[in-house]
Amino acid sequence: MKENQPERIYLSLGTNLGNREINLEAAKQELPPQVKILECSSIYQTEPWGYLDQPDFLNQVLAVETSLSPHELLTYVKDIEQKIGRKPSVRFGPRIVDIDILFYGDRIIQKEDLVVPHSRLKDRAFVLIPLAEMDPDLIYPGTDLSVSDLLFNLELTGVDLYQE
Ligand code: PH2
Ligand code: MG
Ligand code: MG
Repeated sequence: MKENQPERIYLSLGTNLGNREINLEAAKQELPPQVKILECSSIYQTEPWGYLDQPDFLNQVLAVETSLSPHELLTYVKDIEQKIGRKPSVRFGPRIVDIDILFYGDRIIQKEDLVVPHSRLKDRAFVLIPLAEMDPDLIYPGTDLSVSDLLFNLELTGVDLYQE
């Protein structure tokens, strides 16, 4: 970690139930004051990944900075998901809002309740495309691969800019 330079953290937002635009907005509004949004990607309309029989998602990636530790941040984002109305669903299934920690600087965290970088990030164009829009040269910690390198081998269909 570079001294005095706050770590750049990337969060992904996803929603495919209810008013998806309002859900994304609510997720950003509910972030606590200790989390400063530095940059937002465009919003993308994306075909469901993992579990296909569900509506299309809206996805967006945020770059943020925070004084919170990774686990403190996780607690906040889980609370925000509940507050916005997330209900239990099947794995990879429909949700009002999902907020995932993608990267926390270049830290590698492997705890039962928190894996950073996010464990399925490498397989997900709906996350890598908005990330590459902001920071194509961002290195995936622990490798020498950039976000755009990771996109190279992926199927890129089904991820489209969303016309707001
Ligand atoms: N989230 C999932 C499962 N599948 N598909 C898309 N397109 N976007 C998502 O955010 C998403 C998904 C579970 O986290
Ligand atoms: Mg997720
Ligand atoms: Mg999640």
